[in-house]
Amino acid sequence: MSRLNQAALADLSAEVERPGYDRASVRTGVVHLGIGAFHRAHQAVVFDDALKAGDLRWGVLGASLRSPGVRDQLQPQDGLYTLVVREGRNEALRVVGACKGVLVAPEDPAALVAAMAHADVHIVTLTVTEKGYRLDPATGDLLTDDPDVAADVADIARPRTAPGFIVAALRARRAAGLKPFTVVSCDNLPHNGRRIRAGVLAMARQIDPALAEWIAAEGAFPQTMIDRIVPATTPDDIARLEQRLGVRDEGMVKAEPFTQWVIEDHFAGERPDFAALGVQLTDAVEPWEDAKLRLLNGAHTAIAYLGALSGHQHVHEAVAVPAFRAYVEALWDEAETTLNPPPGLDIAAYRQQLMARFSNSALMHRTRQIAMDGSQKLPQRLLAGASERLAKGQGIAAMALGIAAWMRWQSGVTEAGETFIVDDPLAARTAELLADLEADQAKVNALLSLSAVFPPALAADDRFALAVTDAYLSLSTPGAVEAARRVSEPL
Ligand code: CS2
Repeated sequence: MSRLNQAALADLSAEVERPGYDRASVRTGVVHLGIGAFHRAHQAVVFDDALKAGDLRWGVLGASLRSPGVRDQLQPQDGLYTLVVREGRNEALRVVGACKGVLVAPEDPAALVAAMAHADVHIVTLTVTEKGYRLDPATGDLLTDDPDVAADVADIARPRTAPGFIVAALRARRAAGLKPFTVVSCDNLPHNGRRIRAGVLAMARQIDPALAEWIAAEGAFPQTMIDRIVPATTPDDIARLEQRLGVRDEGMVKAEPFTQWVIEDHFAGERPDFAALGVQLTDAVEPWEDAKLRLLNGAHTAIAYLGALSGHQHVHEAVAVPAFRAYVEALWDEAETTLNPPPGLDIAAYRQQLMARFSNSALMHRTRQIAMDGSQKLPQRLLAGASERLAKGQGIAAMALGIAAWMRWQSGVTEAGETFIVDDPLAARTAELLADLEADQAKVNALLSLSAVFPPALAADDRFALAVTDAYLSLSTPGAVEAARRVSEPL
């Protein structure tokens, strides 16, 4: 079967939306670090919209910081891929043309630095996942003892990490008399702009203090809130699309219809007309970010562990279980009191919409996908809200159950006794903490000592430890579904 590529575009059926612009004339205005499915289904689509609107400055050069997988999918396809938007029985297809190519950073780090330092590049976006920032999840400090961070400091001409590439490219731009690009973090980190800025400055200071000063003065690292549910593509998705397109697309991505991008209005240089492209520009992103992290992502994380432990493979299946659905509402009742909703966000309507999004059965969003990297996600999704509620003397039964479910996940066994690999940068550490422990209480105490996840003051709060221990015990017996029912229907 032949592949989707530039030549195949003309033969696609009329129902497929495609780039209507002259791709050969598109310049590279954006470099994206971490070109996974999320970028292709979210930011790249906005840049594609800018190109469709006639502003040809916004082509995207993607970079993979680790594996060649995406490059190998997209190169034979001239950078083209299909966005498959699914809801219920509806499926809309759009071929996105914004991607100018993909570099695999470890193959030639200097080539990526040079590309980022090109005068046409105005924006560097990132989706490198929480752990890619090389920051301590609890404190936000650069992990200076991380071997890759240390290697970047020692040889910044050949970086390995996301902050390293940004520092190296900004250094090259400064030397060339160019302005910095704007760094737009698109990961679900709290204060993502502030965090990447702090990481970049911490690294730059070790290399060249004058460079750090220049970045601090001239650079821009706006905060963002990004939202679209983009489950990992499966072989079955690719086979189904091939049936519809008549050509094979190894780089396809699937997503829900909903998409949102809120960006702090702070740029170092040029940018597309974001407002005209449906992106919200604002001075205050944090209220949006907190609402999204604590309601959407908080519920995602809790339901992912509860669901996966009790054998529910997909999010829509988990929220179809009445006890889990009621539990999500109880969790939102708790989280909602910690928010300061921005003007324009109606929390009741947002919650309703979220439940409908979670129930989208066409997405097949795996609970185990969301369960990945939980140590990096817990602080902003569940722990921050829990400590704010405790500070106000409020209960945290629902949040504690989500946290306890993460703890149980670290044992690597489901309720049915099936074993699995815990996919988390701290997995070795949690396994070591749990080794040889039998009693539930001892396991909870051991995990609470993990200061990279639990801020010591929170771990030392008896009310917190008690709530998490109760929840952990109820996960042992009677198990996740019943534990969720108890939280949402207290006696
Ligand atoms: C999910 C997110 O995998 C996860 O941790 O919670 O990727 C979620 O789907 C997105 O943040 C939605 O915008």
